[in-house]
Amino acid sequence: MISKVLIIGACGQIGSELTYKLRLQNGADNVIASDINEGNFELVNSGPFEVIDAKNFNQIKNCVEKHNIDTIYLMAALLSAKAEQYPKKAWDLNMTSLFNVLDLAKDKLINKVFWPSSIAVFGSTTPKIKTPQQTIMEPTTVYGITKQAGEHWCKYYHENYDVDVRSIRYPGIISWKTLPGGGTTDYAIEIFHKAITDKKYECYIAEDTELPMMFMDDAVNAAINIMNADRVSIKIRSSYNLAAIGFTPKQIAESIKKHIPEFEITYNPDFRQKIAASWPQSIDDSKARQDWNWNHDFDLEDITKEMLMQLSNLHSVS
Ligand code: AKB
Repeated sequence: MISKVLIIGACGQIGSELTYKLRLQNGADNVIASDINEGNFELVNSGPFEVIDAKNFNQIKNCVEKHNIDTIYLMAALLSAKAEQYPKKAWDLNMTSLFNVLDLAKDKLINKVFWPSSIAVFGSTTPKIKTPQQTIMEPTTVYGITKQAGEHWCKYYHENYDVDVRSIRYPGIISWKTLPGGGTTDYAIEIFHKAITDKKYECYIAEDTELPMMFMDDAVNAAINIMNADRVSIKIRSSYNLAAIGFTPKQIAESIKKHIPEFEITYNPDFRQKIAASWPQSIDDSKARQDWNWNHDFDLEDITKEMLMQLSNLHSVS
């Protein structure tokens, strides 16, 4: 039997592309997209869509019952930079939405949950290079605190209520279809847009700050693959380290310059620099590779080519 999936936060950066891919794979009618409002025309018109506030338990429950949902991908969250501006709002959204979904699984109304964590669970006391799966975790951001607490709750619900919840710690995600909102790593997307429209970019992260990153196609595949893996192969029920590539603003600018030689980057670090500096430079994701065969496809050169090609088309028609 094909599983019926609900994606909460489907209009967001990862949620939208996850919805498109799952609709292709499972059939549009089996993938119900939802968000706090109908933000995305293509998404709303390519399959079932429900307006749901992720903080409202009854709205999610009604949707689960109406569509016979057995799997939820919970993608709604306030990201790192935005959460620093609205700490309590971030705590409320990020935690209440998670409890709502975990409780539905505890009550056996759904079978499986996907919930993304982040490299933001790590902080300045964490080893920065090849950060291990289990290590010091003292996050310095509100977003990181919500993700770390969420990881503990996922593990708790799994161990105490047999909830099948699966999670990965995403690095910065680079994509061209939907803009990200309020992350620290958003610069790695803005830079491509500005390279095409202005041939220059002022970066809010310092030139030598290296961060782990990943292309959207890899990020979406990771979510789908961990959800398709046999239950017994998922040995970590907090969240898996996940990695693909890493670069500094200077290195991504050099990669763009190979295609747009006149491109110029300048640096004007703001409050997001402190967040970026507290995160790891690279991640040891060997457990994910071992347990459920995680592998990434896109390196920096592939990403640069794809981003410049797709965004050139997008900007030439807009
Ligand atoms: C952010 O920058 O907040 C996110 C993340 C690393 O989780 N992209």
